[in-house]
Amino acid sequence: MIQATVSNELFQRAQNSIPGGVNSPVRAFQAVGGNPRFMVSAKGPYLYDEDGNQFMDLINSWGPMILGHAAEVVNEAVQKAIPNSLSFGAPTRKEVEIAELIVSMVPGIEKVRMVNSGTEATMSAIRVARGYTGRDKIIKFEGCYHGHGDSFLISAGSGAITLGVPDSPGVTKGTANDTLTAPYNNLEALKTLTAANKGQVAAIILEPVAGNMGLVTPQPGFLQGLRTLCDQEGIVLIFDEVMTGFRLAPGGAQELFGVTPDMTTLGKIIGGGMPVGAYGGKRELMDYVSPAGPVYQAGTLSGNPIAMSAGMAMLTFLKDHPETYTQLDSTAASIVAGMQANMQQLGLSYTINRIGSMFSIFFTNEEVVDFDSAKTSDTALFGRYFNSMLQRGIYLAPSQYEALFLSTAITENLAEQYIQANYESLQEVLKA
Ligand code: HOZ
Repeated sequence: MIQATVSNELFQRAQNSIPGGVNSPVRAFQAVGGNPRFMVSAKGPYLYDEDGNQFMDLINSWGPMILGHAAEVVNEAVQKAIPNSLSFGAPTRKEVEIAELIVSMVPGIEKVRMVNSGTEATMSAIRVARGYTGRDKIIKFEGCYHGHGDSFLISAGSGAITLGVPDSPGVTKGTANDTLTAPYNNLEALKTLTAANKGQVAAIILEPVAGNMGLVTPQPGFLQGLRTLCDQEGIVLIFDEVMTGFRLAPGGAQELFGVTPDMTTLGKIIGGGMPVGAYGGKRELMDYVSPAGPVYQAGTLSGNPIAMSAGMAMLTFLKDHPETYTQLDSTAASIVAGMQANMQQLGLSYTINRIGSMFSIFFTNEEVVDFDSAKTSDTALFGRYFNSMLQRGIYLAPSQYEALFLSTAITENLAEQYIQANYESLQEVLKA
């Protein structure tokens, strides 16, 4: 049994001064049972907690640590930037350079504005879409999560599902009424919805690969169909690539699927692990943003020099090393093949969805293509599996409704260890 005495004490203590003891709900482990582990450090493929335990990390800060923790290329850039002050609240050369780099890598981005989180990016992107089109409504998909902005907490994924509050109290009826929802991967339902709200929809926003109801990939033709519909109806198509940007390909899911949105939101990885987000898109849309245009959006910490240095180092590395993606894909493919072989041996047929270095196991025998099918998963079983893997030194996302993210620090050898732990954990939870 892995010790958790110090983490347990800290969690207890945290309850007095932090809501629920954590600064982001999913971390509280409520969806899987048990108490969260409090981390001290991480290096390469491993996290180390307050009790001195080592865990192989399959979250990687929900994506950004794609090169493993404390990657030298990023750390060196941060260390070099620190002596020059942590914040100016004035423009810098680095902001120009990272903007140019992002524009050169992401097909749908001609201009980009840096912000501090994915939530800020999505909130700002829909404001621009509304300002540009003069329309109020937006369409999002059930089970997709776009951060905690009011407009998105309707049928939201991630922690909002886990904690049973997909439509959060505190969101006004007016805001909720302006957010329409459709089932993911269902073009017909979307066409009906847009027809019923003709001329009123400013934007359709989606994760081109959904990662917040577990991993759900777009069905063939879905993204292309969205593109056509948006063109026909004058709707701004927004890809939320906070998780998939620079992870599935240098140009994100839009490069992989060959579908270019009007706007893109980015986060996590563009700060190399520091708090950064960005939104960008077509020149004519982005020129609506203040001070070029009338849509207001601002931030003292936006373009922060340390975060820009980390992000620049990360993105430059990814642009210069496309083999990173081949390596990640091959390790993820081995892991998933191993998990499938384990299931065959144990007579199980749970669903595993994977694309590149992101994957999810769903404890259901149904194909998972949308929120409804994701919800057929046995979440109690997932909780037992999670804890069994944790006991074997593997740190998974603490909810069925999240994706896993590999890093290049997870070697084929570690992949073997993972597959073995998966076998033992499946066996253990089946016995229970
Ligand atoms: N919203 C994140 C998962 N989709 C979790 C963030 C966190 O707890 O760090």
